[in-house]
Amino acid sequence: MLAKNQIFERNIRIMSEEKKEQEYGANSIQVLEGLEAVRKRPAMYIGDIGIKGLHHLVSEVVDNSIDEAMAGFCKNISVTINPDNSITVSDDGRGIPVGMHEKEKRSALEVVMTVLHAGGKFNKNSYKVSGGLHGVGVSCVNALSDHMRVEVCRDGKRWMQEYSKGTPLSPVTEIGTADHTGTTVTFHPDRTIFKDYVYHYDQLASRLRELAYLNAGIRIKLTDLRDGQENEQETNESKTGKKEEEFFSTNGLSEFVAYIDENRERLIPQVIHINTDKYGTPVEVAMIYNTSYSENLHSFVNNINTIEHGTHVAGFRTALTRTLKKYADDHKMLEKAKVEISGDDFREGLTAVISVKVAEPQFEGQTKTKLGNDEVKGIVDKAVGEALTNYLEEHPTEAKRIVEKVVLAASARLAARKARESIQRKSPLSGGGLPGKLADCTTKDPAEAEIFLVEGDSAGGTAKQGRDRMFQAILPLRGKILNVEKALQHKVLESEQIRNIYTALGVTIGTEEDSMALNDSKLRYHKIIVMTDADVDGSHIATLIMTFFFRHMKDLIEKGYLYIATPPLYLCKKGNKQEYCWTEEQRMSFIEQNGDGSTVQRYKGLGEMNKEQLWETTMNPENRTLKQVTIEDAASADRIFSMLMGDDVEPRRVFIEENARYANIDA
Ligand code: 0RA
Repeated sequence: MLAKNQIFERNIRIMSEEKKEQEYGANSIQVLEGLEAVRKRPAMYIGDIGIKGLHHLVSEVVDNSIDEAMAGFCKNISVTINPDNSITVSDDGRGIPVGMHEKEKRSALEVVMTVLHAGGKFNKNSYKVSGGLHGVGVSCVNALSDHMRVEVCRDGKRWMQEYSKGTPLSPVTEIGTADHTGTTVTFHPDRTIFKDYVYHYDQLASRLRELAYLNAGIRIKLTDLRDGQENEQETNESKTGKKEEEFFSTNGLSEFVAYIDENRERLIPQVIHINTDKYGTPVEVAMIYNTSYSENLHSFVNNINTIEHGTHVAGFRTALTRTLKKYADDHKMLEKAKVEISGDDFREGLTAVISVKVAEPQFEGQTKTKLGNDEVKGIVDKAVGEALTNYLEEHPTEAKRIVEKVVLAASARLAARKARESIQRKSPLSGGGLPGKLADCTTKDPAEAEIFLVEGDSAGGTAKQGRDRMFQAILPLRGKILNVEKALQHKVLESEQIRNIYTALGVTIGTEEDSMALNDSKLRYHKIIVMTDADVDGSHIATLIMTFFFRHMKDLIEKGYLYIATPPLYLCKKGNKQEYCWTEEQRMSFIEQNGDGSTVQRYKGLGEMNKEQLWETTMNPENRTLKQVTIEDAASADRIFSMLMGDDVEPRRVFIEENARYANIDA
């Protein structure tokens, strides 16, 4: 509890800063208290105040409209990126109630917009996203916006209220008549809080597309009204510019899975789609088998991406294993397989999306994205088991193909185990030794230690000379590492490059039970930095390495340990003056400022820099820029990786052309 005078002082300070707000906002110390906490520690409410947090604001607002849609009252949602980087979210729901709020003695609309967590309590949808654990509510967005405006159409009238930093600028005002219902919210993120204020079209599109797949029948439109060139912060043309897309799915997850697997070869012609709520919890699952060797599973609870999975996924896996095994046994299809089939074998080449709606979800785990409700396991198990049994009986050809693939996976797993055992016996590393190529650092504290995975022996040599050996280790990688997207597991393990990465990191080579499980306590570096040439080959190698981590050590990316170094593209010189440049704009501006006689050296490879230059531009923590590889959206990443690594050249060419400067997987 704050002492009264503290609250008072705080109140006074806010008001002297914001003359305009005091006219109306002075009436509620409580409100200022709550929302000022959000402004003081924004990251506590929206995750961070970087690009991610900026985009999170849009989700917070859209989630409210999605809730209204899930309750059955809204069909259309539109999101507009305005020329000033403000966002407008509009829906055709019932409209937020505007009447007097009994307890608060002011309009319910004002309460929803200005009181923390108030929004969720109003709306009776039992599977709501907003106002729950993840949704902090529209009032947070309001607090973090230097301007917000809400318009509500209800009961034939149009109402409006405006705010600045969460404080109303006037009472809720009737501004006209309306022949429809709905809510429109426009907010402009406060630039004193968000240093990165430019919205990325693709990032918004990706989440809205996902929402459309997860909620079949809802039409979601995204419009970008900005002019590409006007954003001074712009670095990548494809992020802004006038664009419009509409996301709408008739068949929900069935279409989602087809979209994710668009660039893979199908093993069976049709997506298997399960959609039921007869066990008291809506369960939707779509799955397909492809000819690859990896499992791609994405799970959602109340539209929230449960990255750490949980009981819904456990139920799905149990049902999948049991049902397929029973079918194969009953049809005597396992006799020729001389190996014991394990759960993993049923999941090779499987792409699936699981979505459940749970009234009171319990989220656990490090990132609070693991479903903990025990009852959900049995429900999903039942729903999937029943539907899959029917499917297999009705589709014998497909069933046979799937089982044959499972048997193949089991044999390959056996071969992989043999390969691994022989590698571990032969290997000089088994005594805890490190790869001969590794130049290790002095510190043994993983939190301080960095490892650079460097393309080529020659650049590796320069990096070894240029580094700070106290905390920087270097592992040179020769040539292209194996394309893990297309290789069988035992081939992956036989690759010397890949074994070197595993042993240098101190991570044991994945066991067949759970190749993703990563023994964190043994990880020797908390920054793993991929350093490749700034050209097409270099970015291809970086992509191969990222794919390897994505497929085999995903948790490492989720924990934020994977980075990409950014060597400069140019060295500009004029007399004694010299400047490194990373972009075309920087290069142009040097030439403009320094005029005739300036020379530009294009760096094609790391090898063209000497050890001082490499240290100064790319390795020294004081000057360098590292790009952190993140999985904002695992489904998109998955699609991009399968496309970049796949056989089909055309989509890859288009992607690389569109992302010409750098195949930017982490954007
Ligand atoms: C509370 C109660 C009702 C609707 C809403 C909130 C609501 C909130 C948002 C936020 C964005 N769009 C929205 N649409 C509706 C129910 C009102 C009634 O009973 O008519």
